[in-house]
Amino acid sequence: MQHTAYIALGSNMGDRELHLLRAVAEIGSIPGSRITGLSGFYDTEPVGPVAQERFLNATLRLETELAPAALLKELQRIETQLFRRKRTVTWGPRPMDLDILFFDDLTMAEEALTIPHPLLHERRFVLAPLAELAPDLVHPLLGRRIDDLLATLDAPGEVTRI
Ligand code: PH2
Ligand code: MG
Ligand code: MG
Repeated sequence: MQHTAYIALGSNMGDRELHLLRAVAEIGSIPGSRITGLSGFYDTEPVGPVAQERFLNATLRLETELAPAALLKELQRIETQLFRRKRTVTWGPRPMDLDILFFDDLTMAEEALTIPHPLLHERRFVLAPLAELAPDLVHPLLGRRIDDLLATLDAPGEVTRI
């Protein structure tokens, strides 16, 4: 069965733009999967308790035959193998962070994976690129469109499309 997933990409170490491009290429070669939309790249202020460098963020749409857990496994493989990411500081600097935002209309909350991503509606660095791809997508728990969530967002964290 074919599913539609939205994925957030973020990098704030090394050549951020090259990292995003390589991640997009690698995600596009996940078995049974095809990228059908890619946002622009956004230079974004770091959000959260850790002082760190600015991020480059983007989102993409993926048509995939994989189940959520299998997709997560592929994304984590890319984070660790391609980018040699070490999971040290939670929320800290990373060459590549790949998060599943939505997976069809699915809602699930498990230790390893929560869908929709629990913080996406509070993050301009996710909503701004996502609004390019899917402004009319409705958040299955909040019942609100992405463009509406972005328009009414009251949170710091400046973003600039590059
Ligand atoms: N990711 C985080 C924490 N803070 N800030 C920005 N601007 N972009 C991110 O991707 C990001 C962040 C943890 O995943
Ligand atoms: Mg993240
Ligand atoms: Mg992550």
